[in-house]
Parts: sequence; structure tokens; C-alpha cells
Amino acid sequence: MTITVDADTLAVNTVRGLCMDAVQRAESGHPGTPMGIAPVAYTLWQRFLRFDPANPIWPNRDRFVLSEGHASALLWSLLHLAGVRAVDPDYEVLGRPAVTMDDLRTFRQLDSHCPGHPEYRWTSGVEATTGPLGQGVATSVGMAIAGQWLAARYNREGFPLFDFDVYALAGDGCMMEGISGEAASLAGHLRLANLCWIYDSNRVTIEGHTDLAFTEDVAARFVAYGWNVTTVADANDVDQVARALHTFRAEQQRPTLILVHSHIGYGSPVEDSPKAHGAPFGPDGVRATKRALGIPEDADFFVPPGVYEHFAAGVGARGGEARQAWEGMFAEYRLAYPELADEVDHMQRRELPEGWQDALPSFPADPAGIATRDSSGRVLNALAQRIPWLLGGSADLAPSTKTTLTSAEDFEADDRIGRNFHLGIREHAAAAVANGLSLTKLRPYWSTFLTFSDYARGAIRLSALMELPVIHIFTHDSIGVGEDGPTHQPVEQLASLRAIPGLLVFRPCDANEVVETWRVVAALRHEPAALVLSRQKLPTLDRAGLGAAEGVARGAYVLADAPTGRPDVLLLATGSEVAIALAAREELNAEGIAARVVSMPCWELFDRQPRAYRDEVLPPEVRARVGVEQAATLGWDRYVGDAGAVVGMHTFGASAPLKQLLSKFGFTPERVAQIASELVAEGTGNR
Ligand SMILES: Cc1ncc(C[n+]2csc(CCOP(=O)(O)OP(=O)(O)O)c2C)c(N)n1
Ligand SMILES: [Mg+2]
Repeated sequence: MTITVDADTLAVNTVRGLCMDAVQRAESGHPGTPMGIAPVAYTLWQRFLRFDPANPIWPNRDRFVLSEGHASALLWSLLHLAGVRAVDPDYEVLGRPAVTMDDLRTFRQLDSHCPGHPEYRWTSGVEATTGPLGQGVATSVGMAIAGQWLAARYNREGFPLFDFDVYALAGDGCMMEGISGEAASLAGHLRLANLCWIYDSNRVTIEGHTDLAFTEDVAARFVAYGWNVTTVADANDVDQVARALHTFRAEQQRPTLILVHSHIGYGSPVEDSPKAHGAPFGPDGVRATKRALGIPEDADFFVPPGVYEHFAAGVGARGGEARQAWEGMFAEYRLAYPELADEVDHMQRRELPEGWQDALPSFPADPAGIATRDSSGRVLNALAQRIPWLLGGSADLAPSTKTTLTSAEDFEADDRIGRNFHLGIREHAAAAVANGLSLTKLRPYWSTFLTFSDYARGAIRLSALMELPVIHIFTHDSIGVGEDGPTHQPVEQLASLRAIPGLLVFRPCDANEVVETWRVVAALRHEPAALVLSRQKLPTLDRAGLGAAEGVARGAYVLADAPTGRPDVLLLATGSEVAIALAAREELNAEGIAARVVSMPCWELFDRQPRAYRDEVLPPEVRARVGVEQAATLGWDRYVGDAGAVVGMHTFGASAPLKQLLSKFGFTPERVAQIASELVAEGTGNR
């Protein structure tokens, strides 16, 4: 058939057709959202985005984050039509497309590169995993910060190595979520002029019209945040969309919000209705919509002649030229600034500078000791001297979490070279910003008290799902907090962090375990870590006669063996409770009970060890076992077994000096020893 519409309309309707067909064939998904916003996403990609489909990981590319992740079919269609290439986990560009027509046809099916929501590391061209509303926009703030920092550190006269823009496409849901308010507030404060959020304001969410629950003036809110706000009255008017995007490009001082009035389910029988959500239009609905839009009704997954070429001539050609020009510039930059270029190379591959481990300190034995938050702060500072792109901040608790880099400046609106970020009291955004920094290949950490990790959980979870080496630092790790009381004393947080697949949770017992924790964590390339650290001092163990702290790398190790080497009972502990277990061991040994203390700073690493090692540390025949940890006991049964016992927390804590709390909740060597000797006396079936 002959197609009479202009190339832009044809391309937009091709996107819409693919989205409808993909959802229809999957018999699940959200078809209405892409229908409404397709012209905006298309205009951005085709006319503005500096993104090379042939190399989707080129460091200076513009970023596009689909924060309304339920509209994933839109992204899959764009990635397909633009011919984006696949990249492997070693950052090699592969020959095959990121999204094939077969992938589109198998949308939401096992192994398709078109899953239900955009998944970073699964489909190339996806800049961030999205779906939990608000996460994408918050993550984009981290990307924009990263862009500013990279420019400040690496750009030189005549070498604008980093000047990329960050775009996020968000819906009503993203705007309702608290995390987007936190992130927008920070972005406005930091005057991130390289950041553009496009608000797909279709005034519909799942339950109905936004009048049900969301009547605030979003534009006024963003003006108050310090953003540049502009409105597009009709999402279908691509020239108006382009004008708004030019306004963003011209803005030098503020982030930009483009508020676009759109129609969910555009062209379909369910236009402007919540029925455009969560279910396909049905075969008749799809046909009716195609008819209304001038798409051939009988063709499924139809890409009219010329559409691929049109994308190639737009985003493809512009992105390819920009990338090649950048590579030429980088080659010259490498000659002029070899050391800086080397840093950029290392960073892109998530490698650390040679010799970084030489920076690690070691701590002499000291019975008075040092809080693990303090030893961690010292190790972090030492590492930061060697790793220039190790940076981060705190949700207003840096003086307490000890995460300030003493030799670095603050990152501010008028000082982008700083490495200390003041993220404000915005934990959820802080973690999402860290994700955005990591997606841009910087090495970020952020910090708060362990009890407030709950506020950030949505983003912590995504760091694990995306396999990003983000470092989450949590201090004030237990009732050890003392007088601040139960609101500030974490109980269930350790168990809940350990429940996140792929997150390595470390709770070191002394300064040298902290050093070894950082040795493992710094080298991670595809896994996040949570460091759980004490506020109170912990003795720095005299390792003579004890297991070496390097055991941290195996997750758990024999710290103090039974005098005979054949233990009657195993005492398992983490963090501050290791010292209690050691004291209990002394008592038991004096009573003639052979006790072994196992330090278990990282369960996840221990679980990965070969069975032979695990059995060596926790001999299966020794069934008398006591776990000691100032936290909810969930999960400990795995190590203490059905014959063992756990000294843990079964209630919230209380406000009192630590000493009183330790005896109230039973974290004393006497009690641990008593329970252990009872288990042994019962003959708990040691085989
Ligand atoms: C944090 C979170 N809560 C709830 C959902 C479930 N959900 C998916 S889409 C949606 C409605 C989103 O509305 P909007 O952002 O306006 O998108 P539109 O309806 O315009 O497509 C909801 C509640 C989600 N994905 N994430
Ligand atoms: Mg909506």
C-alpha cells in the first residue's frame, strides 16, 4: 500500500503499532501509555539524543531513562527501530541487535530481550532498571551529577570530553512518589542544567483520573524547587516538543521539567481512560486503533518501508558522527593527558588503578579499640587517595558515619570537582543517586544509620537487581546506639538486607576486618555491598593465635579455635558480638568445654564457599552451636541448625546506656557461655 503521511508521523505510528502488537501478543502489559507519549519519545530520540545505536555504551552519550517503566514496549520499539547493538557484560559491543523482531514478538516471555519492564544488563540500551515508579527520575539525578563531575575533572581546554545530557520520561505516578520530590529538590539545589525530565501528564493512573488523588500544581512545585519549567500543550505536536527540548538545551542554570499534556491510549477506543492500562486493547481494539491511525490493520508487527532508514538517518547518523568525533578527540586527549585518559579507561571497565591495595592500612592490636565506623572512615580515605573516582556522600550524617573525604572538597552547584556530596535528609533519593553515579561508572558510596536503610530500600534493591557495585554504608548498627533508644536501634534491618539477592552484607568485628572488608568491596565490579558498622568502640583483636582477618574474603572463618582443635561447641558471631563470643569461649574453656569462635562478617560470601571449607569452619558433627548477634534472629537457623540456639533480639530495643542494654537483652559472655554449656550438657546430639 502507499503511505501518504510524513516520515515522522509514519515513524511514530510504527512505534505505536509495535507497542500495541507486542502487548496484544503477550496478552499483558500497558499499551496505553506508549500510545500517548510516542511522539515525544520519538522526537527526543530522532532529533536530539546524542546516542549511537552502533555503540550504546560510548561514555559521552546522552542518557535516556524511561522512568515510567511500565511503558517498556515504547523503549523496546525504539531500541529495535533505531538498530541498537547488543553489548556483553565485559562491555564488548556485539554484532547482534539488542532487540530483534523476535524479541518484540516474545515481549514478556522467558528469555526475551523485551521483559515486562526495562532491565539494565539484560537489554543493551537500557540505561537503568525501572518499573518501581519514581526510581528512574531519581537515578537520572545521579547520572546528571556524574556528568557534571566528569566534566569538571576531565574536560580540558579544547577537550569537552564530557558534556552529555540526561533525559528521563516520567508519568503521573513518578511525580506522586516521594523519591522524585527528594531527587528534584536536590537537582534544583545543585542546578543540574544537564538534566531534563519529561512529564507525561495524561492525568490517568490505574484507579482512574488523577483528580482522585493528585491535584497539586506540579509545575509550580518544580518552579519552587528551582527548576526551569516549560509546557507542551499537545504531545502530538512534534514541533512544539522540539521547541521545548531546545529550551532545555539553552538553559544553563537549572534542570528542566517539560510538562507534556498527553492522552493515554491515544487513537484507541479507550483513549483517556484507565482502561488503557494493564490489559491489551483486544484484537478488535487493536484493529480499530490501527484504522484510526492509518496503520494497515491486517499487518502485525508492521514496519513500513523506509522507517528503519529514517531512524538510521536521524538518531543513527547524528549519534554515529558524534561518537566518532568524540573518539577522535579522545585519541588526541590521550596524547595530551595520558594519565587522565587512563583513568577514564579504567573507570569505564570498572577497574581500579594499579597498586590500589597498597593504600590499605593495618591496625595494631588495641584492647580499647576503635569503632568500625571510624576504622572504615580511615580506610575509605586511604583508598580515595588512590582511586580518584571513589566518591560519595551522606544523607546529612557524614560526621556520624565518618564518610567525609578529608582531602577532597564538597560537590556544590559552583564547585563540581568536589567528591563529598551533601545529599540532604533524603535517604531514598541518596541511594538512587548512588545508583545513577554507578551507572555512569563512577564508584559511589552513600551513608546513613542502619535503622534508616529502610527509607532507601527501594533503591538498594535496584542496585542489586542492576548488579551495580554501589557501596551502602550503614553505621549505628545495633542497640549499641544506646541512649537514642528503639527508634534509632536497628533490629530487623540486617535480616532484611541479607534477604536481598546479590547484596553482600558485611558486619566486621574489628578494625582489621574492616580493612579486609574494604579490600573485597573495592574490587567488586558487579555487586553492591552494605557495610554495617558500629558507633561504639570495638577492641582491635590481637591476631597472634587467632585467625587472620583475611578470612573476611571467605565470608566466615575460624577466629579462635578450641584448644584441642576438636570443638564441643561453636560460637558464631558478627560485628560487636564477636568480642562477647571470644570472652564466652574463655569461660567455657576454663570449665573444660572446648569452644570455637567463628567470625561471620559476610554470610553471602560464606555461602558461596565450597562445601569442604564450610564443613571445616562449621563441622557438621558439632551440633551444639550458639549464634550471637544484636539483631532479629531470622536466618540464623541456617548456621546454628535445629539443635542450636541464637542470642538475638526478639523485641525492639530501649533507651538506656549500652551496658544496661547488654544485660537487659542478654548480650553478655556469661549468658552466651551458659547457653553453650547447657547445649553441651544436653548432649544436643553432637555426632
Ligand atoms: C512504586 C510503584 N507503585 C505502584 C506501581 C504499580 N503501577 C504501575 S503503572 C501504575 C500507574 C502509573 O500511572 P502513571 O505514572 O500516570 O502512568 P500512566 O497511567 O499514565 O501510564 C501503577 C500504580 C509501580 N509500578 N511502582
Ligand atoms: Mg498517567
